[in-house]
Amino acid sequence: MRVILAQPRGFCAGVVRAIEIVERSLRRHGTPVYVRHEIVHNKAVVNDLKDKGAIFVEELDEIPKDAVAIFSAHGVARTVEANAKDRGLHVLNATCPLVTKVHIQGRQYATQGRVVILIGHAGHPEVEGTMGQIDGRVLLVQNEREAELLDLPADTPLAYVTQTTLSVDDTRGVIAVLHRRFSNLVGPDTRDICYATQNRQSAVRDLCKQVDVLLVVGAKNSSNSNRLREIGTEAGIPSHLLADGSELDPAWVRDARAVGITAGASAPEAMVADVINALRKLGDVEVSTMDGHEEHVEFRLPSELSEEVSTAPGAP
Ligand code: 0CJ
Ligand code: F3S
Repeated sequence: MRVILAQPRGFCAGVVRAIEIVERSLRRHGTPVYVRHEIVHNKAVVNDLKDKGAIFVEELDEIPKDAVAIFSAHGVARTVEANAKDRGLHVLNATCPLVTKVHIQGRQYATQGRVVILIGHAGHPEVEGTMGQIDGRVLLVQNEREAELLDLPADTPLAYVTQTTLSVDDTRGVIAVLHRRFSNLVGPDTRDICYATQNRQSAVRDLCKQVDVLLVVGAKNSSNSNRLREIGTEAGIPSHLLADGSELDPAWVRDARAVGITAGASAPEAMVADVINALRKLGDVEVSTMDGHEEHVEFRLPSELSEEVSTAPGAP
């Protein structure tokens, strides 16, 4: 069996930064540090940080007063920031800078007196955060049908922003409906969809031309990973989302000559290796990596953590 790995795949710069913030906070402040929500949507990442002393909670009231609290990569609403301040928490914000950019853009549109439309998926933490970062009226639109149903006069001053991990193609469709229906509409086109999401989606589209099955390494609650699986399905090949090798069903690959593997932005490369190992147990496997775009994006850490302090006694 041939196995072809997508390029790029796996960790993005925002995920690397978010994990680094938790690890450095543990070294600087000692255990425990509290993380609101999964730092990124991946159990292997979360369990590794739990082993190192991080405690994961869903709400701030589960965190003792004056403790260190880290916000996840997906961002938070302003009410969460205010609540943290009231509780005297020492906050480190691991919100991806590309999510923060959308918050700022949304606020600017609201200041111009525009009703802001957020294109995204209800219930996702990034969507809750972005809606809660913009003052004024924010309307959530999840798909073309909801864009068709928006009950607003055609000349309403409108703007849109989007979740960072959406399908580029689906988002284009939603934006086209908004432009057809509304005459005073501004927005970033699909540029709010981050570089990592766009690169992984275009790589997987190319990969699908070379394989008969697609395996996407990532968590069920990971938006960007789900979008990668959908691209495989839309390309007409059986596509499966799996966290690691233990979730591989041999029936998926039984008749496959070439299996494509990609990984969501929150999935560690070790989980890709674990899936390859699971495939090796089924027979001979020859692994290659497709030609693809190299990424060189890095984000700065919060200044408080940018200088590493060594806590090891006797360390040079
Ligand atoms: O929302 C983000 C800033 C992406 C974070 C990395 O991916 P993941 O899987 O934690 O989050 P999504 O569910 O948003 O893809
Ligand atoms: Fe940021 Fe995109 Fe990753 S928004 S956390 S670079 S998936």
